[in-house]
Amino acid sequence: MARSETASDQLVQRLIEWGIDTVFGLPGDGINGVMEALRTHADRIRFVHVRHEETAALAACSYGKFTGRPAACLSTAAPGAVHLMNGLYDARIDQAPVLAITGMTYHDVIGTHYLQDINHDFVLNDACVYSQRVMGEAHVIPAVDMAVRSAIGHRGPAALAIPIDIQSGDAVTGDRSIKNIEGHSAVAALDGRRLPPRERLEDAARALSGATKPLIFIGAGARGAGDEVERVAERLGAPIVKAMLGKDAVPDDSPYCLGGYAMVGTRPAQNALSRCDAILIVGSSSPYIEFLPDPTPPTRAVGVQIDDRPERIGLRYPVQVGLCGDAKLTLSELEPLLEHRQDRSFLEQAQAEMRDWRALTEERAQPVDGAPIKPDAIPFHLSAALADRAILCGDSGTVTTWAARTELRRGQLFSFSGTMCSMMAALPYAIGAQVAYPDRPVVALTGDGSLSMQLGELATLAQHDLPVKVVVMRNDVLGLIKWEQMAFLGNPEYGVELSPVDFVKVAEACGLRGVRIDDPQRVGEQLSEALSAEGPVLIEAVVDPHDMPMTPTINTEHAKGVAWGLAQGEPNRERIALTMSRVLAREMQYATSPAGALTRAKDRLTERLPGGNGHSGGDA
Ligand SMILES: Cc1ncc(C[n+]2csc(CCOP(=O)(O)OP(=O)(O)O)c2C)c(N)n1
Ligand SMILES: [Mg+2]
Repeated sequence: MARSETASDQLVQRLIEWGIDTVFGLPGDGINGVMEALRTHADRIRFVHVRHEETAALAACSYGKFTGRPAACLSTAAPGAVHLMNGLYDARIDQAPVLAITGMTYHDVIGTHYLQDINHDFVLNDACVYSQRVMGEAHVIPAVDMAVRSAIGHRGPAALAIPIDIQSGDAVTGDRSIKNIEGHSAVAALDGRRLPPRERLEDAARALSGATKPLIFIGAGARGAGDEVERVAERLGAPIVKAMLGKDAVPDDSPYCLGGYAMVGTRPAQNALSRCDAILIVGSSSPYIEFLPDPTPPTRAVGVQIDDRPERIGLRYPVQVGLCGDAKLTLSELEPLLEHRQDRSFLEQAQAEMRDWRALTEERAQPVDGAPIKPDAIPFHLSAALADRAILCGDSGTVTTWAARTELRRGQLFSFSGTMCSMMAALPYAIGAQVAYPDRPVVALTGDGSLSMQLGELATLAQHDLPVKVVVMRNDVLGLIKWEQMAFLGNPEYGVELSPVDFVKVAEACGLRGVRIDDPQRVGEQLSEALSAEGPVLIEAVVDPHDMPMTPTINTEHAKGVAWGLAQGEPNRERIALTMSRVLAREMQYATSPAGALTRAKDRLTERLPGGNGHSGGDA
């Protein structure tokens, strides 16, 4: 018997018309009507079955971040929808277009304490830019159109909750009201990119032309505008510093690039931020304002900001000129208005510091006699091992630092849960990225705390034949929290230990190849071999849990905190103290290391001596 067209058929056909080609999800009785429509349209829209709805939402968020186009995530009613929340918030906060489709109980028992009867539209409302329940079969098209337009237009998640009986309801005889005229709502190309007015661009050019030490600070909004950012950097003689969500906007090997800022940044970036006299902010609302230039007069830097959201102009720094517009278009218009600055000394000093920083990074990656693999060795070797056009997905933890220190070349991509800072994002992000780009190498760099939250998703890689490479840095601890407990609060670690998990065995049980890296001498070779293998591979890198990430922002308060934490009964105090003293001793001669205080003091002294021109590597 031929089945007549259902409301779910209409929904799925409309998604296809909007160009949505992928749905990440996990079905249940509350969404089976939509599942049937996905089954019958499987030649035009792909359903990627994952093991946890949170993964579905994070993968859709990643898909949106990497492609600029929305994917859908799907769950059953109530518990499934609640599981989506973290990924939807991630998309909301980091501005990724996503469509969430959830079930809802039968339309005429809603609010009667029925099974899985929660108010989905209300529950998801705060996480989403649009959240509605579908009230009848004829409501599907106008609601899905509005949801997709909102997701694209506001760059965020939009949610539709569809009652079970409406999903399978007849699309033709559905309950159309006289006001819902058939065909009134359209699928149309959306392009809201805008340019600031000419006089504002001239104001910006004037403000920047007076600077002697200009700096460009970029975030996610600069993605896709990297060439324009570099051209403006060339004109201004300005170094570029990146918020981590903008890591792939300009490659790390660009001659202007000083890498990241704040705790996961580089010392040269921090030095340049503290010394610059003008800052051009492009597409960033990164929250670590204490690491931006001093905002108080008279030392305040001249500020110019480009952002396509008017409410973000002046959000993090007291800028004089706000350019409300698309980064690529705005920079293209701004560049010809800028003079080519002759004095390149600010840029050249930063470049000299970057040479010291790179030498330090290499030193940190070297094996230490009798010690386990230093965590720094992983980003060092990963930078070399990552293939051209690779996509790297990061996670939350000390692993954020190691992702930040992985140097990207032109054409490689990166993202992570940047503002939500969610753990267990790297693997779902890698799933989303690999589905979006089946031909690109995709690597998830994650921690053992994160990976143990989502072991089932290793099976997802095998199930869908996704050749993702998962690098898990195993230190048997929630590393970041342990160091925060000490450095920020002066307490010994507590509640952070992880009983060891053999991830290689888990991977093998899930149908993946597993590789363990625990020999400090073989990190580079093993990593390259595993990353170039066919199919999905899990790489467990066993790293030293007592080696604290040496962030360029460590200050005396943090040092005192760690010392106090050790003295207060830190269980691993001997090992930590030994490791730290060894690290400090090895780093003394590097001006860009926190241990390089003596070198910097010597440089400053040389600068003051007659004929001295030593470049100081840092201020800390
Ligand atoms: C969902 C979630 N829970 C808790 C946190 C707080 N948190 C941030 S990093 C971290 C530890 C991560 O541990 P692991 O994955 O082992 O990485 P490591 O720090 O050891 O490199 C925790 C608990 C978070 N950001 N997200
Ligand atoms: Mg860990």
